[in-house]
Amino acid sequence: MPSLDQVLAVILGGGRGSRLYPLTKLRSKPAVPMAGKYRLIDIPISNCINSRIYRIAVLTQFNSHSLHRHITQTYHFDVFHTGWVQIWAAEQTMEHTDWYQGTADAVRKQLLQIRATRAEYVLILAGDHLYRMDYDKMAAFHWEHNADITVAVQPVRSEDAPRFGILKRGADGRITDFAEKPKDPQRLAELVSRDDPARPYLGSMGIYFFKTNILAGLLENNDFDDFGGEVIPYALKHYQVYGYDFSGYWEDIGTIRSFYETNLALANPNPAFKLYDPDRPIYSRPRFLPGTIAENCILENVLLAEGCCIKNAEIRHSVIGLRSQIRSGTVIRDSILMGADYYDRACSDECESEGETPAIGIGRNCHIEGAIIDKNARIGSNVVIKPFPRRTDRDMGLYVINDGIVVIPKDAVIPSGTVI
Ligand code: ADQ
Ligand code: ADP
Repeated sequence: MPSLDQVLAVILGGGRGSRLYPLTKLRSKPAVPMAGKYRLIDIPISNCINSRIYRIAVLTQFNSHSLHRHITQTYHFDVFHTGWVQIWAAEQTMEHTDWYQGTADAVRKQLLQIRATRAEYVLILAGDHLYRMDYDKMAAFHWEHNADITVAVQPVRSEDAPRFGILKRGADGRITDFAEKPKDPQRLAELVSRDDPARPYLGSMGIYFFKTNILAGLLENNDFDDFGGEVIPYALKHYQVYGYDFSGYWEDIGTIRSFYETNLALANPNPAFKLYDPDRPIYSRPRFLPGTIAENCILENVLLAEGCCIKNAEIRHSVIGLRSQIRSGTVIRDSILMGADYYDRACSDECESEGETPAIGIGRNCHIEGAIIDKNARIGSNVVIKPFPRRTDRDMGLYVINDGIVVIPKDAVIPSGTVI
């Protein structure tokens, strides 16, 4: 059996991140904060480390400053260790003068770097999924089947099929048919492959394990831009492409709606995805924050990060991020607060004085419902934010409505008395 030392993980860090806008207005997608204290990128990196894959490259091309800060402050292996996490940003070279055109093009543009690692296998991962997966089991499956390419697969509901790569497998586990995001009812009917009426399709999770030379050959000899749309449908006609079953929790959180719902579900009692797992932790940047102070509050199903100061507030079914400050009389429901990067004023319950900018955090007597409040936002007093009907999309400048969810961008200032 080959060893996991021969595996290089390549995490697709995202293009422009337009589906998560405005959370990606000032940062690349992998740097988007989640679950109160982590970043999206912490999930695949933690899975790699917990699977004993210690060479990890993150491909990115957009607003990579905070991602850079996060990775360099978080993932340094000890001196007696050969592992690393590197950001491979799109750059102009003698061969390539444009940016990444898609997922396969992003990997093609880094083939020199990939080859330089001398890794015999490349594990390609998305940067916007919430799941805990032992990639070592997928690697063992790949080696047992002597596969050229292995695609991780999960059962998919009918209504979700047009959002995924849908495939069929033979009895030996080889993929025999694949369609990227099929919408045509006739094609969909052909792709039904499971007896389970609740989940009649098998979907690609966008996680691929490649022999490095097969990957390089496919990308060098063709002009494919995307894995799902082009590389996989072509490869299954020419190579041994297998489907590896993954049955654990897995969510794609690449849209505002799925990001919102998946984060909020973490605040449910007994959530489907457990951040607590002593054997396979989710890593993040160590911070030296004091515990949260909640003074005379009602907190019901709240995922509460450290370093917050909350006074006389009522918070239900919400995620409250690092260093959040929430002032008296405020009610928060079904919302995600990402917290703050720093404390600008001491934990105070005062309103701003006339003409003064509100402090970071949420002011007094606000009502916030169905919203995502990005980091360092300054919400004045008596602000009301309520959700809009599903499928409402509007960019209001001060805030954005995406599929009915109000998103307050990073560093935004919402004056006292604003009603949204
Ligand atoms: P999508 O998630 O729609 O479908 P895509 O938008 O290509 O595919 O994104 C895949 C990953 O690559 C994401 O993490 C994204 O951020 C990143 N990415 C996209 N463009 C990039 C670029 N130019 N540079 C770097 N990274 C980039 C894919 C598969 C489907 C499969 C679903 C499962 O194509 O077959 O079913 O994932 O979620
Ligand atoms: P987090 O605490 O969620 O990891 P950041 O990585 O954005 O957040 O910020 C962490 C620390 O870096 C904070 O102390 C913040 O003040 C500091 N910081 C934020 N932006 C910058 C910047 N542009 N340059 C240097 N340090 C920064």
